[in-house]
Amino acid sequence: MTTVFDKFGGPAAPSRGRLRPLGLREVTLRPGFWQRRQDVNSANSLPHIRHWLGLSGWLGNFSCTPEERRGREFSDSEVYKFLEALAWEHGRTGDPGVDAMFREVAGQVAAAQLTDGYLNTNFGRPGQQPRYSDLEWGHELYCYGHLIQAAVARARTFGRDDLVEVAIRAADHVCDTFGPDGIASVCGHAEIEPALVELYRVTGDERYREQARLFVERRGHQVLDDIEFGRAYFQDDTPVRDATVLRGHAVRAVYLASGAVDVAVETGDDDLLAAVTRQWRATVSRRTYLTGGIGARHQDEAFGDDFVLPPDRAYSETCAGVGSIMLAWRLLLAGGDAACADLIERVLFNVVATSPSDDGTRFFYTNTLHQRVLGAEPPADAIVPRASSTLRAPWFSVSCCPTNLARTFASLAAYVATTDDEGLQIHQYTAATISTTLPDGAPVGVEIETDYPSRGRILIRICETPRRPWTLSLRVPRWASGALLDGEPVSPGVVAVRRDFTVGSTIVLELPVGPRLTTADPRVDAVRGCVAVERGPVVYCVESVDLPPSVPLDALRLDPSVPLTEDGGAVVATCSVVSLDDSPWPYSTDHLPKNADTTSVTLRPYHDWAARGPSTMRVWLPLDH
Ligand code: FUB
Ligand code: ZN
Repeated sequence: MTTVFDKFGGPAAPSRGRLRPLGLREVTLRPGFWQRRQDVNSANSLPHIRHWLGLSGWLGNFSCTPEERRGREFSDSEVYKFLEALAWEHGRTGDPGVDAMFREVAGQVAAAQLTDGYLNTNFGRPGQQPRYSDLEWGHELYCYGHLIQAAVARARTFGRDDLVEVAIRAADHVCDTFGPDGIASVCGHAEIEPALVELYRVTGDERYREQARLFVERRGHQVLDDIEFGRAYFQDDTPVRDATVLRGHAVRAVYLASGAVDVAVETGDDDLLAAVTRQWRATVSRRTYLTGGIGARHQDEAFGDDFVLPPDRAYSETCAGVGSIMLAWRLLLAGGDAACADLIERVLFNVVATSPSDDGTRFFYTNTLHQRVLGAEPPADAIVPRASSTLRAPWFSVSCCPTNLARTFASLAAYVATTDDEGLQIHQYTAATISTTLPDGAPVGVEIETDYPSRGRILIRICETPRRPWTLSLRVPRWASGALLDGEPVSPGVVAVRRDFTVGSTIVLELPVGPRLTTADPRVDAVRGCVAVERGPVVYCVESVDLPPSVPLDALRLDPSVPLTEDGGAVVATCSVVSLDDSPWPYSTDHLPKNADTTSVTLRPYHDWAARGPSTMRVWLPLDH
């Protein structure tokens, strides 16, 4: 492999696979749903994060004494994820201010690296625990993983600079320390695995790929100490290639699976790829919320058993959504399965778009599907505990989600399209310009014009084309039965148009984004007898702020016999309102609904919930019969 420092790449650049990803310079978002969020990330979230990294002391940790160090054991990683976000942002915009901020922060990080490559503000200095003395919880390798990913983003958008050198020294140190003759263990939080493969992809140094492979193979053989949550928490219960479903801590699980896909792809290990693909399918079909969120347990931020998906206990951490996109993207590139792009779309619209406030300075850490009590507005100037995130907060004592969102928004364009030997594939619908080359060097360019998801019309205009036939492939989401391509019915999956295209010619895909009622698999006991409202890829919800004070949210019973209607961006449903008794005993033999009045209820996109202040909220509504 000769690829060294591809300056125009994006996140994840496998050297083989069914589809080839595009770089950030090949896709530009245009005004619409996602460009607005990307702009907010750029204008508000990045400065906000810089401010809080300073205020919290997490950036200062790189230059303070051990006694002065502040924050959790993994706080270095937030600085690294911020650097990754800045690298993508600079790559996408060329903004010198972003570059200056990157250099300033990277300089502070570089100054803290020891001569043998070790870099962590929480271990190894006088008064601190020794290096690698707590692999279960210490997060040292996890932090390197994010450092390396930041450096990979920099290498792919700028070139080899100081931060890349820092990451290479750290990676060499990891290989020396944890290689075949070193410490035969892994980190309690996966993340170094995909990072090392990515570093291999930018440097061509096979040692990094081999180290990632070792880490993936070691895990699952009880190499870590047992903990109160059990070894499944850090996926050390079962070898990766033997597991049947993702389990344990949700972020750890999807980061590990992402690394396993990377290792499988780069080593040609089809059995490992098949194993992760099976686990992903099982997880999507049995352990995923309607929103695409994962993690049903607060205690250990973990997956529940199959079909244990209670809406009012949904943990659905924002980072788990980001990690789920990382995994689905890698599987999409490896195998081309449109279901992966379907899941990415669902997570984007209903987890990634839900977490940040409209102005990008407050964030949900968890993404519940049922808020029973009014939350209190968190203070604008204080760090809040993650678990109390019933409303968006500016910063958390564990503030992994804001930085994870920032790097995702800055690199979002990379998830829109891919190429293969036949042509161009569009996976996500958003106004955008794509200008790339097919593998034989032929230039291809298209513009996507759309108001999606407000409207389902997606017009693709050819701007550049070789003088020969090629194939434009469009994803038709699983929910989109009744879709039309240039007026002709097309089925969910992928529709391929092979033509001798001409510049200026257009193709129109119409996706039926009208509101629909959705039910869950009967094994999801927590929502049996309930329905949810979706519109296109967007999950809707009812909020108490949209109800008269006399109508309690939990008294609503949706009448499915009355068609849903639309009112601007809202959906209106007809519900009966049962009386809720304050009885001394909440159980009875009386199964009939009492005193049901009927009312019209407004539902709004779930990603906008709590934007108007404290509110109670439900995604799933009981049926009235
Ligand atoms: O442990 C580091 C990060 O903090 C995890 O990925 C999140 O779930 C949060 O616990
Ligand atoms: Zn998080």
